[in-house]
Amino acid sequence: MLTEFSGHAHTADHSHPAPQVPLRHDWALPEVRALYELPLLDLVYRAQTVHRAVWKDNKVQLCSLLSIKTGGCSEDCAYCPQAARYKTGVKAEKLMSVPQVLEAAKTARQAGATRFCMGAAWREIKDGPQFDSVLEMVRGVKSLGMEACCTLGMLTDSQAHRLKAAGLDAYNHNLDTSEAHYGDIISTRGYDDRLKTLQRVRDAGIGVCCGGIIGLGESIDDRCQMLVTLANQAHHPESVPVNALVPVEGTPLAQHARVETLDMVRTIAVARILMPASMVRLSAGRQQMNEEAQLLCMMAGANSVFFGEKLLTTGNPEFDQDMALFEKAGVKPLEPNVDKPNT
Ligand code: SAM
Ligand code: DTB
Ligand code: SF4
Repeated sequence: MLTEFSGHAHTADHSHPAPQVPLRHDWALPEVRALYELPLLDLVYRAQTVHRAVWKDNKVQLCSLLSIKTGGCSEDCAYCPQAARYKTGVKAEKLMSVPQVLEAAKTARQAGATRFCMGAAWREIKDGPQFDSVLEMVRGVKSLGMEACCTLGMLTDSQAHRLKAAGLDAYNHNLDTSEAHYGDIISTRGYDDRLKTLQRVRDAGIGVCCGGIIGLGESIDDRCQMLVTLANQAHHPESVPVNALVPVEGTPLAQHARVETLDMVRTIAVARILMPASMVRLSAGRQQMNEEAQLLCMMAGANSVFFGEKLLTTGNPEFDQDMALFEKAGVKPLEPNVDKPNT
């Protein structure tokens, strides 16, 4: 059973009584930094203990990702191959049509995806025909029996409510890094803009998917502070994607060194300890990891991945490779509405 720190129990699973795991919202940076710096196997042990108290089985959510509107973005996010101002080889495309998107969603469903995430290279979504098409895409994905997720940039209150009415389950909008480091990475919008959109998503009753990227030149304190900001929200995000920077030629961060796998493991483990009931997603950067590294991330509490050969514009492990890994390791796909956290 999970409890808010006040001691209020959400619900109980009487068939599988589990130890109490408090959901805290008062994390302080020094204690989180101390967790991050534990001997690695102690940290993984702590994270796995929290994980198994909340998530009974060894299951991983399979999310499919589609770039429904690629490139040509007005923002200057230093990591992003889709920013129009960087010469990255990503061409600006129009919004895909509703039938094209639903065809891709069907294929993903047949391959075993239970969540379909649609990403658009926009600063914000404009009202009008494009927004109406996205609403139709959300309704279509829901009618295929999948969870629907979008990431479209900043939203207004009214847009968030219309997306909710169309059936949207989750909205991805990342903090990416700490507030202190944010200005070194993005200048065309502020941290506060991100927080405001996240609040609008929350207020509309849509699940929040919010995480970040490691390998942006941030300090360990920046990494820990980002996790503290996420965990100290009034509600933990339902999903927390942890991305390793995919350095792309033409972006200002192209020459950044590849993130050490063990830094990914530590970040995931701390995210799991701070946000026990959230899905922690091992996101970008999986193609650069061997099987053992990915399994170590799962030991550290990752219970969600993007699968399919492409993320938005960069590569991801081949479908067959992922299936072989899951088979060898005995990892099972997590079913929406069945495999809920023990809350
Ligand atoms: N334009 C919208 C926005 O920025 O919110 C949605 C799409 S944007 C590409 C979604 C997320 O992808 C970003 O917030 C960032 O965390 C992640 N991302 C983009 N480029 C990346 C890269 N090169 N490596 C790792 N993550 C990346
Ligand atoms: C997230 O946190 N990671 C995904 C998803 N949310 C939209 C995107 C990763 C993008 C990696 C770079 C690319 O493929 O363009
Ligand atoms: Fe645009 Fe999103 Fe890329 Fe930033 S991360 S440049 S907002 S697509």
